[in-house]
Amino acid sequence: MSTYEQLLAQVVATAGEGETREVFDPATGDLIGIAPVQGVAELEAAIDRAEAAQPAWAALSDDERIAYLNRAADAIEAAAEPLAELLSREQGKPLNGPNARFEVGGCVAWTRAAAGTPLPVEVLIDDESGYAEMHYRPIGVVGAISPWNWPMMISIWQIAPSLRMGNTVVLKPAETTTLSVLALVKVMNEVLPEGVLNIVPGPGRTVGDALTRSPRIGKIMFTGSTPTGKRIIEASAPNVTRLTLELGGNDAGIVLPDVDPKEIAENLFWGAFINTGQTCAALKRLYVHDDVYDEVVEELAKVAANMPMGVGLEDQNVLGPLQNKAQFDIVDRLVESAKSSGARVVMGGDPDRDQPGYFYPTTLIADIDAHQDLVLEEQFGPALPIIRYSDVDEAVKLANELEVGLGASVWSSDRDKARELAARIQAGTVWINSHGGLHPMVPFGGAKQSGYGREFGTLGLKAVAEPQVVSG
Ligand code: TXE
Repeated sequence: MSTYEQLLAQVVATAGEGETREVFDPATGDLIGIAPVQGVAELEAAIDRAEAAQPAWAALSDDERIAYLNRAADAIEAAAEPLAELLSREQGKPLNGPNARFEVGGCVAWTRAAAGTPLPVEVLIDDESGYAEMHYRPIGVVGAISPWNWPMMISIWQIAPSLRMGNTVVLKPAETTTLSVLALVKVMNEVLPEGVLNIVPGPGRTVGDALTRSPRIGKIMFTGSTPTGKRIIEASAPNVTRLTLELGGNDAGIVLPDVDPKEIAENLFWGAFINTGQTCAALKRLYVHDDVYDEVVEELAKVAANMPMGVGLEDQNVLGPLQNKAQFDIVDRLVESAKSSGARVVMGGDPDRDQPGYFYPTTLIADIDAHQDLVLEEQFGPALPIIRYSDVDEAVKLANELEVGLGASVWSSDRDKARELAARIQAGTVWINSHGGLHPMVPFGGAKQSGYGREFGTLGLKAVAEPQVVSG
């Protein structure tokens, strides 16, 4: 089993070997290592390898591919601690809480789920009108493009089902979390056959763009921002490349007047602040009924005050820095604009801008206008706007008025009432009395401009396959 130092040594760039980038710990500003930066030539070579390996991989039986995936999951599990440490240093998320160790555990769970989900041939008709069955064939080479917030787990969401279905993969990780994903792939490739899983660390605007334009890529799995998702749609259109797009969101939560504020406060907190707010389906705007507004804000602030933020490797911390300066600046700008609009700062909102890390304090902003920028734009960080409402129809209208619709939540002590309300909300998932929980068997994806296609479960496997009817 490797140590952290051994794992890091396997993925850092070798001196004098092409372009590189220094990687700094977002919590301390310390240098972690030097990452390789590759270009379009290396991408083409990776696609060559993936194309060469694909027929033999597809020719394996489903059971053989399942066995490979389970072995890959074992390998990740065996390297869990050094992987989590590297992730914590590079991404910034703490080891503990729902963070780095949790993310590596998620990689294992999702790989095993992609291996374990049954996908039998479906008989569509079998009567006097005819016979037809549905098969799910490999597409070929899948291009995967992952972001920096859950860099390992989201890469796994793209890789594992693609491999299960007989495709090979070329993965492009995000620029600022390259080392973590290189390490994950390194560990998986100890057990996978040569050429099946390939990684090209490079910029989105060159390598990512070329991947989405390549006629040799049959399907793109992308998680990232809506503007980049739209670029990918355009770039891939000439080849009619299949796409699964999990794009940004701005998830609403609606708290009904019948809740017990004390009881829901901790779930509200984690719904909004998991991964220090840098989560696609985090609670990003909270609408609370006037009857319980003050109490909900107070209870949420009490929970938030007890959640330590700091350097990820220190055991007590459950919140970390923003992953990069650009994201720190977005959160800072949006909170400053909320403050100058006259909204009430319940806690936080006062970052130390001269620190070496990108820490933004846990921030709750109350009595904010429903159309303030912090409500309308995705903050993707630890700053939650809490909007007061008195008419539930108005709250639903506000929840639905944005162009995005990844997740949403309804908070009530009456489950039937909450389910009725859920049906009126435009989002890919509506949680009741929690927000953001994912399960490898439950499809996940967005409505409206939060993307299209679904990941996980049977639907997720079908999404990385070419449906083929055999009839007669
Ligand atoms: O995203 P990008 P960024 C949101 C969040 C954040 C904003 C911008 O609000 O503030 O997006 O983040 C690659 N062709 N989310 O700039 O650019 C890029 O290299 C192909 C929500 O980091 O979408 C990276 O690997 N690929 C989101 C990946 O796309 C391209 C998670 C994502 O980067 C490309 C992250 C191109 N033209 C940010 N340009 C979520 N849904 O969870 C970039 N990339």
